[in-house]
Amino acid sequence: MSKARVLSAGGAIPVLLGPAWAHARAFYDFQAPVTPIARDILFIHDLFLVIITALFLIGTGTLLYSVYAHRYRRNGIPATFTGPVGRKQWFWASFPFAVLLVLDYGVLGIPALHSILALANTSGSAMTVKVTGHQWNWQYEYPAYGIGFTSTLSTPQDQIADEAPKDKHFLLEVDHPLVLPTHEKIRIILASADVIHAFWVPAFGIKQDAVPGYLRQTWVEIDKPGTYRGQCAELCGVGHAFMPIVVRAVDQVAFNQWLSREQAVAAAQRAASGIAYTRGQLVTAGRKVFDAYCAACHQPNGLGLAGAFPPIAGGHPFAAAAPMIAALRARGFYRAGDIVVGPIANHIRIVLHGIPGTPMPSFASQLSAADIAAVITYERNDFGNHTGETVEPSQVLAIKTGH
Ligand code: HEC
Ligand SMILES: [Cu+2]
Repeated sequence: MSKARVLSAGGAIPVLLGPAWAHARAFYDFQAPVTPIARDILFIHDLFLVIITALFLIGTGTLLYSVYAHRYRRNGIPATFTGPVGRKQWFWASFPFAVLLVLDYGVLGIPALHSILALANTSGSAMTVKVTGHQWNWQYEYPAYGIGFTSTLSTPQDQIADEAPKDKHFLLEVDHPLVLPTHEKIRIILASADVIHAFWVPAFGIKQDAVPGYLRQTWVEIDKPGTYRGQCAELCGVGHAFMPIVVRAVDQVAFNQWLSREQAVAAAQRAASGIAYTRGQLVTAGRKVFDAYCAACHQPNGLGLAGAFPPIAGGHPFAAAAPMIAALRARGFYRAGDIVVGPIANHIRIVLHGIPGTPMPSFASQLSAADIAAVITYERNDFGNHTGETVEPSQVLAIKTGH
């Protein structure tokens, strides 16, 4: 336990309350800090808490004492002076002001300044990770190692819909966590692809906005292996609660093993772009991509959301559902036409580049050509869209690279 924790105003309470205290702490206290920044911040917090508690007690105590000691019945003549008179009164009138100055700018100000400067000092870092916020997931890149991936929520839909019991890490579980080595200074560069998000991992003491058009930076040096969880801390749209952050901190050896595995996967993915798949393979892979990247807006059933997100369930040939589609159109939310059953090139372009000026994001940097081919094949062969067409990764690459 650190000096600061012992110092804390609550120091005597555990003795009095025992287990109830332990329970309350697990709920209300901060997560155990695992980086120098987090420890610094917690130290300042505890120091502030002790000082403001003392000030509060002295101030309130003086007030209550004065109300009691100088009450009307005891001394009914109110003082008539309006300000300090004489040296002694001036001294006592300015004393609290001087004390506050020293506390604010010295006792509290110096450690606070120290941690603000430390937070921004990314010099001497051993590696850099780029974190990009998207509506609604986080993308992680390791520029020096040529790898990168997107990390999406993996809590099952039925738990979200309240149709299954929620597990311990409800809405705090992802398919692909950020993996970082321990005992190494890591620079984190933050960017956003659309709106403002905030990268917040409490155990690291980091809560930094990811602002479109800017690169911002911070750093971590994790001293304990483990799994650390955080969330987006800036309201960024309807999926805001569904873009958690999971960081797995491992020792250097395990990190290197993970790196070579990821590099192998990345190489295989690049190679896969040239492979021809069967429609069945693409549909199966595409369903997973759709659930992870598209269902938040276009909904798991492909029907979209009134007024906001168009349905993926297309027009012809779709006799059974035609009245439903007509009803959707009448309410004005199937705007862009029958993209999903129209020319394949348009469909690919929309998924690659998004629809500017609308929430439809660009997936060119987030998904591999194989993933995009899969999700498009899936959209064209499910939700009642029986086009029977297959879109291969090479078609996506051709449009992406402009050939
Ligand atoms: C952030 C919300 C969002 C996500 C995530 C999203 N879309 Fe969209 N999508 C939209 C919106 C909004 C439109 C309609 C834009 C407009 O025309 O106003 C759209 C339109 C489309 C269209 C054109 C539909 C038509 O016929 O008009 C296709 C195709 C499409 N999205 C596919 C996808 C695929 C594939 C994914 C996942 C890889 C995806 N979208 C993820 C919001 C989203
Ligand atoms: Cu967000």
